[in-house]
Amino acid sequence: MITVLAGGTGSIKIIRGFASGPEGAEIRIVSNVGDNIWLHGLYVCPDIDTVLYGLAGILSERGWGIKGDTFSCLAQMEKLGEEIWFKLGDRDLATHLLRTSLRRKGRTLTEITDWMRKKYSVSEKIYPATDSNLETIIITEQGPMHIQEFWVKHQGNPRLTSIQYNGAEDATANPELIESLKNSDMIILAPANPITSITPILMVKEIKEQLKILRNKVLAISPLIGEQAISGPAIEYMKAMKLVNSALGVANFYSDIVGNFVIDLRDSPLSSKIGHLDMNIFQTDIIMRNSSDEKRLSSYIMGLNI
Ligand code: FO1
Repeated sequence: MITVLAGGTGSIKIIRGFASGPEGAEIRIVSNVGDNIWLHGLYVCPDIDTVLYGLAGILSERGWGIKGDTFSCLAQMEKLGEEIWFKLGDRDLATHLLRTSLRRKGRTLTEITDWMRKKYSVSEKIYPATDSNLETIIITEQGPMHIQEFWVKHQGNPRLTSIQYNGAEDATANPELIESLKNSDMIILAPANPITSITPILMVKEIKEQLKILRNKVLAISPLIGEQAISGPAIEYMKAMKLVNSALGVANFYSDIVGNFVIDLRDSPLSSKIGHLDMNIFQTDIIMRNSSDEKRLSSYIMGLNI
């Protein structure tokens, strides 16, 4: 069994790769919830939905929302004076409406996500990192703002000073998620933004503690090649957190929980320094341009003897 800790658009590729792997390999996903946001009275969980739609084969090329979706409802809301900086598609809205209605009936996010993935015919279990409220808040010179406001509404422009994970102190993990980590042959940290995708998951103390214990089975895929993120704004956030922007910086950041690290062939000069962090280093082409790359990288990882 493989459990993947995942964020949004960067993580779904490797998840799809594992999911298309050999018959019988069980894949489970632990999803970031720090990006979840209340909008127009609806509870939106972007990273859970990217995994859900990705595995259901209906994810838009953008990496979020549903393929071919339309935005009529949003356009109508705009006419009625609503701010519509977050593009919720008409079909995507069905997910948020039903999720919110189930939440109002007292169901936990874990229960709702499990119900939802079955409705979308997704066989892989998807666990929200926590059912508690945990929000990634970006502290900027213009004041604190939710990560979606910072990145989507303000397009990452306000000068960023630090990052907070509100609610992390009291966040607890679903016991089934912890059991899943314990029973996994490998735990994968997807090539996702370490600060805003993976850290909110690690802020759930029971998850972090378990990963420390299971360090030899934990494998991270670098989200960076050279000094560039493969996708998304990882570098901006890493700089704000004073991390070295390279695979070495990421390895250092994960060193207490990760015993195995996959870097790109172009980063091989970093391998001896990463090795000093007491990690097994593996080098391969880590870019996933299409589904055959997703399969290639996931089979490479499944074939590793860790
Ligand atoms: N990202 C954007 O850059 N602009 C959007 O308007 C936007 C809408 C959106 C709607 C539903 C959804 O599930 C995700 C959406 N995202 C949008 C992606 C999201 O902001 C981030 O990419 C993830 O939170 C990062 O993992």
